[in-house]
Amino acid sequence: MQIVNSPTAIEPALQSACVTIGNFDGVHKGHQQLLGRVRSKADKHGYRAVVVTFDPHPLRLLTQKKTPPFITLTQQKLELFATHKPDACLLLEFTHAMAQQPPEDFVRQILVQGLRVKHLIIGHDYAFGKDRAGNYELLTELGKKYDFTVERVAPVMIENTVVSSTRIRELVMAGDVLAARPLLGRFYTVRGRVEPGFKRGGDLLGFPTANLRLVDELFPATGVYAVWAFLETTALPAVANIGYNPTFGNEVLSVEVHILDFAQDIYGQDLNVCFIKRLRSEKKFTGPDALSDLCQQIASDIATARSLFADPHIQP
Ligand code: RBF
Ligand code: MG
Repeated sequence: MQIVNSPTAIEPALQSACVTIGNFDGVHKGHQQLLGRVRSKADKHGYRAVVVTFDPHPLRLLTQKKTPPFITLTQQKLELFATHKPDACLLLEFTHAMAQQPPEDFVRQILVQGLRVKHLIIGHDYAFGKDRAGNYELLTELGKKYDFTVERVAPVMIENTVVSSTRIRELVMAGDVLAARPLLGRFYTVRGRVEPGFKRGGDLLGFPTANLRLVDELFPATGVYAVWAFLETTALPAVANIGYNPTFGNEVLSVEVHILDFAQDIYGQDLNVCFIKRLRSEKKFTGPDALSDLCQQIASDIATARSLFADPHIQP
């Protein structure tokens, strides 16, 4: 997958393309269906498969309100796109000027003259431009004028719910990572570089933790989780604590990962944390036995997690 900022940078130059366009936050099952469809249509007709998306996310630039935390950052989005093997991703810098552009100008310049679109595939609720004027109906009209067809793909339903970025966000924020997984088609994952923490884990508690320098925006509810910790491509069974470590009165949200039966120094390495299941809420331990109570609790969390890792349904 070539990643380009302008249609003319795609090599060799496009003669015809099957295109999908969207924000694709989460690259969830609904988006995956679009990506698969773009690839198969392109193959069938001898077109090139192109994904068009924006950075920053249009909402981030346009709304005064606080935007929701995004499920995927651009870098992760591109990695996920690549697994669906489009020929190119056109990553357009989203600007105020672009937001003001009449939909027809955008379609003509980018899709028609730029990408030579022959077939455009969009999600069931997709619309772009000022006042969402660039909707399915308008695109179909423009398709007649500029000689491309438009296909709107029905939403993916899982257990009677429409797969949507909003639903996934709600589930993850509620800690229900187990329910978010089928909608995403993968475990909800955050990544971070392992950095030195307070050094309490190993010395004080006997459970050393990798503390992550976080880059993501969306975090599961505070609490304790069974996770797969990926070091490069190796999945290691682990437990993670997301929270404020109330026993120690920390101020900022931390994600700490204790990898089971593991004693390597991994400072400076990147860890991907795949959330399997929430085990409990974070507790504040007080009194003279606070430390040993916390230790016992963590030992019991690990025992619960161990019984999960053998489950064939949660394999990485
Ligand atoms: N800290 C708390 O204050 N309350 C907890 O309930 C809690 N649960 C934890 C569960 C696990 C599996 C792990 C690895 C850590 C937990 N901690 C908890 C965090 C502990 O305070 C932390 O590891 C130390 O602060 C060392 O950095
Ligand atoms: Mg630590």
